[in-house]
Amino acid sequence: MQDINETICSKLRIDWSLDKLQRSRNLSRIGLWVDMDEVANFLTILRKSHDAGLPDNSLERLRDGSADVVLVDGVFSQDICAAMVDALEKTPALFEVTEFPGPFRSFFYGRNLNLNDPDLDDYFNAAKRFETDLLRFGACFGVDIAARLVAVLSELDRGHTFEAAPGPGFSRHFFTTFRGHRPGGYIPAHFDNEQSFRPSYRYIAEATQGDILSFVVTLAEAEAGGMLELYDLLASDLGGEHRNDDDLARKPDLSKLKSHLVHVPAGSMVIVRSGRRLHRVAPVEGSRTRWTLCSFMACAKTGGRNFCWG
Ligand SMILES: O=C(O)CCC(=O)C(=O)O
Ligand SMILES: [Fe+2]
Repeated sequence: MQDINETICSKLRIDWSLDKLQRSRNLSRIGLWVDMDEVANFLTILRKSHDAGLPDNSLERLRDGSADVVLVDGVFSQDICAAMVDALEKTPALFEVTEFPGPFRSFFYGRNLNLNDPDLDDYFNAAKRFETDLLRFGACFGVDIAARLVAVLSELDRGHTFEAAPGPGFSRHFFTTFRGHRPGGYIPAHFDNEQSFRPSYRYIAEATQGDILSFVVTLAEAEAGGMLELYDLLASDLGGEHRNDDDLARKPDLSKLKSHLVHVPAGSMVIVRSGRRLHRVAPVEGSRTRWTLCSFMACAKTGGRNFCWG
C-alpha cells in the first residue's frame, strides 16, 4: 500500500519547500516573555515576544482572574500557517466538515462538541480518525500540530499535561479542530461554561472541574474584522448567566458594555478564561476566510492535568 502520508502530501501539491518551513519553524521558537503586561482598558493582557521561556504561572493567573488574556506569538511560523491554510483551502476533503448554524457562515474541520448530537458514538469514532489525519497533515509541513500546542500550553501551566478529554472506555474527545469563518461569519456574544447543562458535555462535566478556558491559534486573519472581542462582563457563577444558547431575551445589552478587540496575528495563540468572560467573534469583513485552531479546556478533577476538546 502506498504510504498515506505521501499521498496526502502530494495531493496537497505543496509548493513550499520543507526546508524553508523547517528553517522558519526554528526561527519561531517560543521566546522571551518581555515585560509587556498591558492593561488594555479593563483587561490585563500577558503578551510575550521572542526568545526565552514562558512564565509557568500564566494559566494559573487566568484561572484566578489576575490576568485576562495570555497571548503567545510564534507558536507556528507565519510561513507554516500560510502553507497550511493554502492546503486546507485547496483540499477540503482532507477532513470531515461540520457546519456551524447557517447565519454564522462558519465551519469546522472536525466536529464540535457543542453542536454534536448527545449520542456521541460517532463523535468519538470521528475523533480517532481526526487525530491520525491531523498528524499526517502536520507532517506534510514538518510539524506535529497537537504536540506543539501541548508543549506551549504545558510550559504556561507548570508543566502540567494537556490531552484530549476522556470519553467512555478508551475513547477521547477531539483535542482540537480547524475552524473557518467565511466573509460575514461571526460567533455571537456568549460564555463558554456549558459543562453543567449541555448533554453532549456529560463526560467533560464528569472529568473536569472549574472554569473552561479556551485557546485560539490564528492560522489566517480576516482582511478586516473577525477578531475575538472581549467584553467587560464576567459571569458570577460557574454555570454562567448568559448561556451560549439562542435565548435572545437573556442576552446582555452589548452597547452598554466596554469591549476590547484582541489582535492575534497568524501563528500566535490567545488563551482566555472564556467560561466566565463574555466574548464573541466580530463579523469577518473582506473576502478572506478567517482560519483558526480552537479548543476548550479545563482542569482534570485528578489534578496536574488538563483536558481539552474541540
Ligand atoms: O474563535 C475565537 O476567537 C473564539 C471562538 C469561541 O468563542 C468559541 O468557539 O466559543
Ligand atoms: Fe467561546
